[in-house]
Amino acid sequence: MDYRKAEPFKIKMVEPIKLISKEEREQKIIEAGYNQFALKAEDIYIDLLTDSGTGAMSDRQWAGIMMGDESYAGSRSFYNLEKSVHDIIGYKYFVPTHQGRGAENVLFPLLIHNKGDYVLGNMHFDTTKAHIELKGGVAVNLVIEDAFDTEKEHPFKGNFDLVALENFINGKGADKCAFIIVTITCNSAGGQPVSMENIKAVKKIADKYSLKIVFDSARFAENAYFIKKRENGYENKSITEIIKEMFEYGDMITMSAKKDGIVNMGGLIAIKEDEKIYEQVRSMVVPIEGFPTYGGMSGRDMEALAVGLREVVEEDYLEYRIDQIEYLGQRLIDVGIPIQRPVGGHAVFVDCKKFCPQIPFNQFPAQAVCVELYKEAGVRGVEIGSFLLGRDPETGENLESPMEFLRLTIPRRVYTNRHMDVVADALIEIWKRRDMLKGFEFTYEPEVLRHFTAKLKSVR
Ligand code: P61
Repeated sequence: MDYRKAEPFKIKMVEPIKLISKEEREQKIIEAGYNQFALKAEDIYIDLLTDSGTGAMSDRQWAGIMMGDESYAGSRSFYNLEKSVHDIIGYKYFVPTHQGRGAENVLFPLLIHNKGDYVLGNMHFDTTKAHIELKGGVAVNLVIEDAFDTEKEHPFKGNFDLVALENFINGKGADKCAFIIVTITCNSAGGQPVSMENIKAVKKIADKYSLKIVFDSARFAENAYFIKKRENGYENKSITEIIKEMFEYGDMITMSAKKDGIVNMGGLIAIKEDEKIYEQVRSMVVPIEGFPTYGGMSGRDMEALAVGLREVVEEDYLEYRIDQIEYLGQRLIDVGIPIQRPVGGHAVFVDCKKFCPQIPFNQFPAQAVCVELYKEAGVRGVEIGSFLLGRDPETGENLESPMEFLRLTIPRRVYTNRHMDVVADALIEIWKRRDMLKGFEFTYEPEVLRHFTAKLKSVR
């Protein structure tokens, strides 16, 4: 018997949640214009909108909060965080930022020199793509084709298509490529990991064409755990050894610490050894984020992150974490609900193209399931599909996303598997009446990032 299957923590503080009545839920979602971003959090029973900044901190992190040093310059908390970054990531230089997009905002302009330069990624996350475009760059996705086949079991669906990567560089010219960005795990493909073998091969190509590698490392520890579990030769390595090796193949990282840092706010840039870039980052961070020893974070937040980075690499934590996602995924697989397989690191991604094929992409099938899930059990998920993708800026036509996902994103250390059962039971009920689901059309559509504020109505 493996008796270590339970959560590797006990609960010291609780936050009440309640399930409002079905009539109230139906009223609330109408008032929200069928957009889950407009719901009040207090009207939600189980909130799976995001794993970003929603994790539960440990007693050691809360103790760190009390010890935070709020000195403007040279804070003790900065040096504690610096030590954690060195010990776990292994890079020489680092600056804090207020969150992941703060790091992108400071670093990317230093790397994109000419308008129209390409940034080559496995699959860019939406804010990352937005920052590349704001700096005049063009974000290119080069993930393997298998990532789009949700039924295909592939252990590393976040991998780069290496042939496509090299062909792209040859086709456009290396001088037109600003840098390579490796997103670990690959959020947009379903929280899918990138293998060490693939990272090594990307590094070889990068060296051949003198391109720098940046890791978008929000979920770096989850990626390392998958390498340990799924890749030959890594089963006896520690998570920290695997993390160090991954980052050894890169030059810089941006990190949203709101995910694997297990803090509610925070981010960072780390640089392996390039002193020149570090000097530039240090001077740019001052006007944009703050003085380089706090960069947008309070002392107490840096202290909590210093502890969070050490906790997230603990193997029993990671085992519990990934087990929970697998538990939810397996309950859905058992009844035939189509999800991205194998399950990823931070969420279960339901394939709504297959869930309700009667709804065309421009009536947002994943949004339809998302709304239904709230009505059914007060569970909030998020659409990652054509609703989020928006319109072609040239033609004004709705763009069709390659995948129509409902993302059920699991916050860290927040919910138990009983909560996962509620989510699964509710989705199974909807699955039984899936033929009845109808799509949505706009009653209000803003020009940019429409999914946050749009209002919808059901297509009759
Ligand atoms: C998320 F509805 N992710 O997955 P910041 N890189 C990567 C991310 O996943 C990421 C960032 C950089 C979020 C938050 C989110 O439309 C939305 O600390 C791989 O959030 O600035 C964030 O890190 C940016 C939710 C972002 C959204 C944009 O839920």
